Amino acid sequence: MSEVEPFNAEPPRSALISSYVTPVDFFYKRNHGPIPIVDDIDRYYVSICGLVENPMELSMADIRKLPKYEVTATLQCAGNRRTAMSKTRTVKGVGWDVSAIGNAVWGGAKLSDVLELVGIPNLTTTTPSGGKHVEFVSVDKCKEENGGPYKASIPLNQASNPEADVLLAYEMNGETINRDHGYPLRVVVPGVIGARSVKWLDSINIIAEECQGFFMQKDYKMFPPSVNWENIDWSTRRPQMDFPVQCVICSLEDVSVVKERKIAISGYAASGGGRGIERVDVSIDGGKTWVEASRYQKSGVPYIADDISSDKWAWVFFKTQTEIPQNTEIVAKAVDTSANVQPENVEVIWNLRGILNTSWHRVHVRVGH
Ligand code: MTE
Ligand code: MO
Repeated sequence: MSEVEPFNAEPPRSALISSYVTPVDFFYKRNHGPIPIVDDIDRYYVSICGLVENPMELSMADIRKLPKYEVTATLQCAGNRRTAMSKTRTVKGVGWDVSAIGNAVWGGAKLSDVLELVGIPNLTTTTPSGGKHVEFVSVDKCKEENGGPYKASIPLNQASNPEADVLLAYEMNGETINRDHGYPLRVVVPGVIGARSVKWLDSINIIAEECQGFFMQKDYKMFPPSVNWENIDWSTRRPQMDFPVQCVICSLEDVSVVKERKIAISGYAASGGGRGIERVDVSIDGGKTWVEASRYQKSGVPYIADDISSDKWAWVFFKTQTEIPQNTEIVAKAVDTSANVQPENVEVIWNLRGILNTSWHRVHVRVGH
């Protein structure tokens, strides 16, 4: 038998915007090792240990006893849109079009409640024994960790903040989370690149320094365009956490041929850290002039950033109807609630790992038959 490659998949972009909550079948899948099977749920425990006063082992039953929260949150791989970045200069990593992103209703216990169980109060920055980070260790084994488990960490003050909505999720879209997405339990860190949302959770360690795993220290860091594989010094950069503002046209492929001049242009926009989408601009002349698109999460309800009726951690769909020239480039860009904007060109944010391609999204469209 040949070596088993990790399973990675993304849906067509048109399918992605057919539903605000992404059906599980259309939700991208990103794995770094073989998908583990955890089938003896009665013998499944998550251990919580490290720099904590009362280490504990929690069964699924213990976790289900905690209040259940449902959080609608978008997960996006840091490598989303990597293929387009690779066209400028080759980058290392799995090729993704624009659909390494999805929005789900995650159901589970809040990590802040779980931490309270082991004696760590809400909004703790440091435990008495010096714990400052929360490390998530998985069941799966990957070659980047020399056969060890996938792992990542987040700061303790985020993990113990109930408002950060970090979940230990056992449900996805109202159903038991499936194997591909982390059965029986995964972490969901809203607003942060997907890599920190560890699947198939095995243990939680309270540690003094951030996790030293490969995916924290030797991957998923944003480097300037001048850094190459000869001069890279990984220790000069921090692990990427929040996702920057992103926006993608999903109703059109690059290149598209359409029959009528009058078309609908639609797609998704999302930002990290709980920042909402303030505006989406669309251009039908390659970026010379712009119109503002309408935004919504629930269809028919205009989206208002920071309003309690909108989903803080979730993407926003945009739409505009317009008449386009015969042969043109259509562009979309978003602005988030902190007034962050996207870079015009991919060249200025090129990085050797091909992460965080948030450059203006462009598609070429021709009217014809
Ligand atoms: N967790 C484990 N245990 N193993 C992995 O390979 N991949 C991470 C993250 N959690 C990964 C993991 C990455 S890079 C991403 S983008 C998301 O899971 C993808 O989650 P999904 O497959 O549910 O879409
Ligand atoms: Mo990822």
